[in-house]
Amino acid sequence: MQKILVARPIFPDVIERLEQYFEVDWNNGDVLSADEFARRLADKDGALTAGDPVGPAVLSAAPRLRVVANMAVGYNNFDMAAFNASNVLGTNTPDVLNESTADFGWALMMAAARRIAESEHWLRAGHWQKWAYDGFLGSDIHGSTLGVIGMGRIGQALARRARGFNMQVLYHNRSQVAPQIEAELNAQYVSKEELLRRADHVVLVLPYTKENHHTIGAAELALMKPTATLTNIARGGIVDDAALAEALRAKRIAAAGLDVYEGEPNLNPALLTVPNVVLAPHIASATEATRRAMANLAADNLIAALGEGPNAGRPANPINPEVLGKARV
Ligand code: 8YV
Repeated sequence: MQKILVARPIFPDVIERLEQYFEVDWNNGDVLSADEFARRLADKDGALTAGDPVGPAVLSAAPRLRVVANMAVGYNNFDMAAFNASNVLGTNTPDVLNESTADFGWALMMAAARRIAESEHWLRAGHWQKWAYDGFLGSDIHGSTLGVIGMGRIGQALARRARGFNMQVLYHNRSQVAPQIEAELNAQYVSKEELLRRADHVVLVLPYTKENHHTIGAAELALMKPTATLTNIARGGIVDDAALAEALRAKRIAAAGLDVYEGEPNLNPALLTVPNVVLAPHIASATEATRRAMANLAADNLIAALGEGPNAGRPANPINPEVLGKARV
């Protein structure tokens, strides 16, 4: 039987499925240290990860390893150049999380615009004595302008929801999407700068790459309207969190909604001191149904890539399909 490592706690019934095909080493505890992760991978043929960094050192310490299945659509934790150099396949879990993640983007954006977390903290602290005409005034969602940076599958799901709120949609992306998608979403392609100047609510939905590190920093925040909100459901590192905390403190923008952070789960402490930010612990895909779908898709990818099950040799979501069928080096 081939051996696999499941690096994180996941649904026990998914482990049972994997055990039908493999000898499973399951870390059902705390996140493994980098050394322990590499040590436990050393004799494995495959692995199921969720954000665990996999680079050249890990791959060369695991000479049998042929596939790493990430339980996430984002795979910036994989060094794909190292995967390609070793002929190791990476897989991810696209599509199954589009709608849940888009829902959560809206939840954060609306909570930021309408000051839901901030007012709840105030209420819990016992400050609510009377109604006030100017209590927690926010900014409207309906009829406003949505700015989506990153118009992939999740960005499109997010933009589609704007119709019900009668919003204008601006977007910026590496490349312009097909005209029929623009028409369906009623979305207009603009430069990042124009989007930041015009949007009332900016939402980030782009993958993290070295090139878009700090896509939003002090200069970009300065372009935004003082009444605008910024929501990040993409990845930590796309926003300069220190610059954002300062912009929120100085009220250069009205509010922010964040699900992801530089260096998470550790947050820039300045973010914890500003009231006008809604903070979530990286849970945009966290519904029971979606996390189950992600776990099962990651398992299916691993089973197929290791030549087992009904789709043996044909995993659904290869990131680097060019290595399929090549000998491990
Ligand atoms: C994951 C995510 O839960 O899919 C992604 O890219 O950010 C989340 O849905 C998280 O990355 C853990 O793997």
